[in-house]
Amino acid sequence: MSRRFVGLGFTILLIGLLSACTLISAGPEARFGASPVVVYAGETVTFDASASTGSSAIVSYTWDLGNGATSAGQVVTATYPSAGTYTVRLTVRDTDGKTDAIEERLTVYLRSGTVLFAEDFADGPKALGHWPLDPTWATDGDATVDQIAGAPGYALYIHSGNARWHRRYTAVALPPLRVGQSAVFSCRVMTLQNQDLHTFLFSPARLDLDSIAGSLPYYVYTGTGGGSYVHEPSEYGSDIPRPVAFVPDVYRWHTYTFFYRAGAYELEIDGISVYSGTLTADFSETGDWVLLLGEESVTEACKAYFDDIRVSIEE
Ligand SMILES: [Ca+2]
Ligand SMILES: [Ca+2]
Repeated sequence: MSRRFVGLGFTILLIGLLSACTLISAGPEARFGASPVVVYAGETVTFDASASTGSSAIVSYTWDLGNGATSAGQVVTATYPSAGTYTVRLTVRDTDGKTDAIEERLTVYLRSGTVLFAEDFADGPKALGHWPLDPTWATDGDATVDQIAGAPGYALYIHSGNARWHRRYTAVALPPLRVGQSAVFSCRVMTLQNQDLHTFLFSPARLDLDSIAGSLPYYVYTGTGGGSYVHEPSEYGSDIPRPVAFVPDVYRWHTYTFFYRAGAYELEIDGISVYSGTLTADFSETGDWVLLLGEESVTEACKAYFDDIRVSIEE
């Protein structure tokens, strides 16, 4: 026998041995799919493990559904009342007692049109309780909820002086956004002065009170001298002011609406797009955000009403 045939024979023997080993050690392989592909909170999702394989028959399928519940069976259903991401774990066992497990991440979305938060200050002064004060350089008395004659009814009035700032905030939990969805933050503001470099701030989605780098773009009005700006937080812990060709009219309500979606954002004022840019911050970082109203300058003053604050998920 030539050397070549000896080599071939050895190779065949090796493959044979490896195959035998594989055959002896082969257990089941867990696999499953979810339906529908896009899952919304409160709706039924079906998990189907019939794609699982094994050299021996699979006799049990057990599930950790990631929402605190467990289940058993080749095909099971579950509902997730809250949007978020869940880890679903399937374990299969065959007649030989061998097991295999697999984990898949399941993202649960909210339907477009869902309102996450709405505030019209209808509670009157008690509504201040929904908006804790950020006490840094602030005085509680610099904000009141006042009745305004006419349509808006009660509104939040922030009138902090030059030497202080005044920020009120509320926490907003954002769900994961499906491709095509935006998180929409809207607020009506009426300023009482447009000179002396007064400021108002509408900061829809900070990570926390002190996190500039973790913030999303926000709107600042600084008076006729400086105009108004969208501030884009940068990676360096500061932000880049982008001039907006808009100066609010005094004693007149304007509606400011931010649309945040994957990789991009847009600001509309009174339904007209005034700025759009790239979004470097990421909604997936955390679901917990902070919405800030007021002003944050210790050299400038504020006199502005805020009303009809709304956060929703839109297409
Ligand atoms: Ca109101
Ligand atoms: Ca101030």
